[in-house]
Amino acid sequence: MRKPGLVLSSLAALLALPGGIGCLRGPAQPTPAPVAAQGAVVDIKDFAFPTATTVKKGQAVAFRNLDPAVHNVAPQGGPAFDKSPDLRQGESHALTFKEAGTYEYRCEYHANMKGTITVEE
Ligand SMILES: [Cu+2]
Repeated sequence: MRKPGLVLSSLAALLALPGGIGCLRGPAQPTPAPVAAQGAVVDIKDFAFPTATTVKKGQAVAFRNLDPAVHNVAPQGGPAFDKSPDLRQGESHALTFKEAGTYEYRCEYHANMKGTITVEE
């Protein structure tokens, strides 16, 4: 009478499976990136910045130059921050703001290029 016993234990193992699968499925799902790691991408295009960008404190703002002309990102009033290097077409530079506030910036090569980054708590 060993076989029926084996069948029974196999059945018990099968019944126990759904719980086990459920446990395995949880960690396998993609984990959302921490909010602080996300940020914004600011495309510099047609000699213009997007007028307003909002991120949370600690999030990166990546400036990406899509123009054939060289641009940069420099503080203009408001809290200071380190200006970006010159960005050629296709280049990008990420800035991270550790303090909440409204940061105005401009391109030093084109006086009409201005934008604002609002950093929220
Ligand atoms: Cu420019």
